[in-house]
Amino acid sequence: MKITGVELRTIRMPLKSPFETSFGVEEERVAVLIRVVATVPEGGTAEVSRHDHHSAETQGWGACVAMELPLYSSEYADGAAEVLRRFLVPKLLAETTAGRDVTAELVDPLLEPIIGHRMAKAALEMAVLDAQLQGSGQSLAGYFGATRTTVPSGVSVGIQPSVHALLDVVGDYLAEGHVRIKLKIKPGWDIAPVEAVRDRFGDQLLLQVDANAAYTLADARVLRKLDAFDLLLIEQPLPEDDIRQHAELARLITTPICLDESVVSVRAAADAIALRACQVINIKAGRVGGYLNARRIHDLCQANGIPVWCGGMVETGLGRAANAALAALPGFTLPGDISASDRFYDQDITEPFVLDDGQIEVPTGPGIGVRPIQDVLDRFTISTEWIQAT
Ligand code: NPQ
Ligand code: MG
Repeated sequence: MKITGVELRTIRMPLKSPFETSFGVEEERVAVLIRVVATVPEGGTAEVSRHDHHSAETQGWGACVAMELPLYSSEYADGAAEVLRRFLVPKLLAETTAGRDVTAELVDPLLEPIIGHRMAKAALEMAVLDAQLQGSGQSLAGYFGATRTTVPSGVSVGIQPSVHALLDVVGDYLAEGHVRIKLKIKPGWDIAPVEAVRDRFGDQLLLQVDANAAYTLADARVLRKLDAFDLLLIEQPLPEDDIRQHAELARLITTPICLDESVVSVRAAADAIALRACQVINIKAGRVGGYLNARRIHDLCQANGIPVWCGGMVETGLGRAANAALAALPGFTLPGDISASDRFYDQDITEPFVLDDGQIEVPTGPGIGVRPIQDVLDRFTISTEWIQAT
């Protein structure tokens, strides 16, 4: 593939209702989107437009999961756009200028000299991967070797003003068909809400909690009280760089520990497993530098008997589509945070993902299998720029 140019676009979308976590209250989703335009040698089968006798144009979409503010991770939307425009996109375009082909598999090694910025790198790799698969006509799920055609939908439930309000919200999500409930917790909003949800909805409910790094090891006595409620797992109780302390905590509580923020790479996943810092891993492609690394962590966990599930970052339909393909791999044995589009958005930028008997369909079209709806996309766009190969 030869890259013609890359569009960076920032969008701002209203959430249906505020989403409160231990790190703050979100009312909008700001996101950087990437459109890669490239040419592929003739012979591709997808909807590509013929340029001349030798090559066809293809486009790929990527979405960066970094939030507006660096509250979940050090990356944030404007910072991701900056590192993309100044360092990452130019590296990609330089390959074309030098007459070299780019493939999705080459993106991570190509960007390796730039340290960190995994969410920005992941978005660029996603766009190249989508363009490549658009060119060859293969679906992302097919490329991964996915084994399911639908994935079960779990829902992440924000911190509520009261336990009463929480029970109403959880009841509504269950009525919609979500098969697993994740409660956001923080010090002071932990034991009581979990106990109330378990009491109201019963032993059979698949229930887990996510602390987003809000506790310390000194809170082990409080966290131990959660052991009484038969939770599937507790996600990221301690700070991102506290892998060893998660291993300590795992010796003090019986609820399985799942790491999210701490697993920033394949190496971090291998370390966490070896140190027995977690019994479960949440895989988010953005957090680990891309879908190909996400796939590698899936393989590593499968080889080590560690169950994984696909995390969520309040994605639009673009990221949701790619997550569904990833979550269709056989090692994803727990329901992920892939809900219907209307969990967060009244209007998604793609055709909406809907729940069917608690399941989300894995797209079967080429690449990520969905495209933005142009006028909707334009309505939410706050800036665009085009970076042309020279
Ligand atoms: C998590 N997500 O698992 C995250 C964190 C998170 C679905 O619980 C705007 C954009 C708000 C991204 C809130 C879920 C967000 C966000 C929370 C990501 O830890
Ligand atoms: Mg989490």
